[in-house]
Amino acid sequence: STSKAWWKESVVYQIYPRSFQDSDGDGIGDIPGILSRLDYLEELGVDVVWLCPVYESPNDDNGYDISHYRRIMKEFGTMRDWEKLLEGLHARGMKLIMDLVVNHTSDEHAWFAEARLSKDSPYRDYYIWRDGRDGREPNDWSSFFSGSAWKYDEAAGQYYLHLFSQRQPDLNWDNPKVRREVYDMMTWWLDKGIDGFRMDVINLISKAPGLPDAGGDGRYSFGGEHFMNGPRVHEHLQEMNREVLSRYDVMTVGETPGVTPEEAANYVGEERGELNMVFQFEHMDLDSGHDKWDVRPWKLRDFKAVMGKWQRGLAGKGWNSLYLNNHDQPRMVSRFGDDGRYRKESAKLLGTLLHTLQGTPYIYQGEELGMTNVRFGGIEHYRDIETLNMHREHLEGGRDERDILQGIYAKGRDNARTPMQWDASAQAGFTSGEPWIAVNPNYTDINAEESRRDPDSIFHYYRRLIELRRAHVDAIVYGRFEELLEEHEAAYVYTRTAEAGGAGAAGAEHAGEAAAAGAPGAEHADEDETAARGRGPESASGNAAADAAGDAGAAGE
Ligand code: ISL
Repeated sequence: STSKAWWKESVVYQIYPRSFQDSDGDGIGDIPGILSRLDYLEELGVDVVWLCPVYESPNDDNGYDISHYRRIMKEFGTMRDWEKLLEGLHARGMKLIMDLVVNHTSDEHAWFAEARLSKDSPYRDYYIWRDGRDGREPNDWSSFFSGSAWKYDEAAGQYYLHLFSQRQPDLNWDNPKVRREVYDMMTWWLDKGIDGFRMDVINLISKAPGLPDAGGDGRYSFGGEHFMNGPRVHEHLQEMNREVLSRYDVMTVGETPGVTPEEAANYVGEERGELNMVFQFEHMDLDSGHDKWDVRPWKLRDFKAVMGKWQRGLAGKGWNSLYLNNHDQPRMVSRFGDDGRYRKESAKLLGTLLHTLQGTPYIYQGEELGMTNVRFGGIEHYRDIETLNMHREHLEGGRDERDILQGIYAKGRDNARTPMQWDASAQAGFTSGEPWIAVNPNYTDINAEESRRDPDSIFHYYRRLIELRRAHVDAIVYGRFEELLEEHEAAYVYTRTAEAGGAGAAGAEHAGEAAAAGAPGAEHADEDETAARGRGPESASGNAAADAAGDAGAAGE
């Protein structure tokens, strides 16, 4: 049976602040910019906003490299601006979840500055240091962003581990002081009234003792088996839940690359006391060969198999998240649909899927407009560190420049990071200045103003999907999932059926159904009453008013 929860009934909207709305003409989106667009979010009808990192950061990885967890990035505004954002969302009946990036910090974080100074520093053991091996790195792990996962630090006289960029040193979660710092910081934000966290690569925080080699063919290889879902990850998350999360009525979603439904059940099982849901990646891997840049055609049957596996895999055990793109992935309509002639139709089809499978849907900014991938003429137009590092490495390896660009066109993260297309004016209404990354030239056709004017637009279709979901909670949120014609190469057909008497009741009675081919707004024989309830639970949180331990330690937090 499935218990009821507000975060199961919610639709989440993801904001990548750097690219959403600039308010001061510096070409970088900011918090006052978001504030000026709250009416837009309210019109769309979303329940929750997930705000990508807005903390102080040198922006090696656009805010995923945090130098201070309790300050707002200068380019984005002030803490007062952020408070106004929280107030503005709550006043409109929306909630706010923040990005929690605690697998690593920035190399400019005060902890790291202290740690590298000496082996005796109390902060040394906040990070993962090793001596070299035969004049080389401590092991053969590759970084997600090319090259080795280790960097030799002159001041420290040792190597430190960085699974992502050289400027994102991994925290040492085996150190109880690190965990305490993280829990205090989370509590500090929760006491400000936020409604939950999206947890960046949270399944990578526990590394296997001894940090064994990956043992691949190349100089550096993916060592995932030694740090994905590592030995203590569940112990840590249960502790985090006990110490922090369980005291608040909040939602959590963990980003967990490489997780299977069986493993996911350990993170989201309702009896486990860890997380509410995870972002799985299996459908994101369907068009990849040996790595993401090795682009392969995907098949609908494989896509259906993955989605169905997750629907069935977590049914009655834990909750799914549903997403088809985000700030790290190509645009949904370019990847899984058709971004030319059938752009609108395919975006609506994919939106229907997103809103009628079982799970909490996540809309990435611009998806509701059918924004597409971009093809810039040369590498100088790209900004993403993953893309730039890969480009350099492949060029050095003798790959053809045009070849590399093809991979970037299909998979580069900047596809998702071009500015939000608000209207047909200069720079798509995103900024009065020079944007930090160029706008997609198709903004003259694809933009929010045009979409809001056209009753048949993707925007209004999404708006109606959200309404439909709210009007048929028993079927669309809690109902049983059953797939038909699983082997079919071209049709994607499934039903969603409400249990008689609502969620948790036994004895199914066919009530409502939805399929990817169905149209929102169509009448369903659903007896659900929850539509009358309006926007859902009002209270932002049922906080057990734990006192803020907002005090900073010696190294600045
Ligand atoms: O982007 C990816 C696809 O190649 C992933 O490898 C991605 O790096 C991974 O999903 C982790 O993503 C998260 O952590 C990164 C950050 O760069 C991403 O933006 C974030 O979503 C490091 O913090």
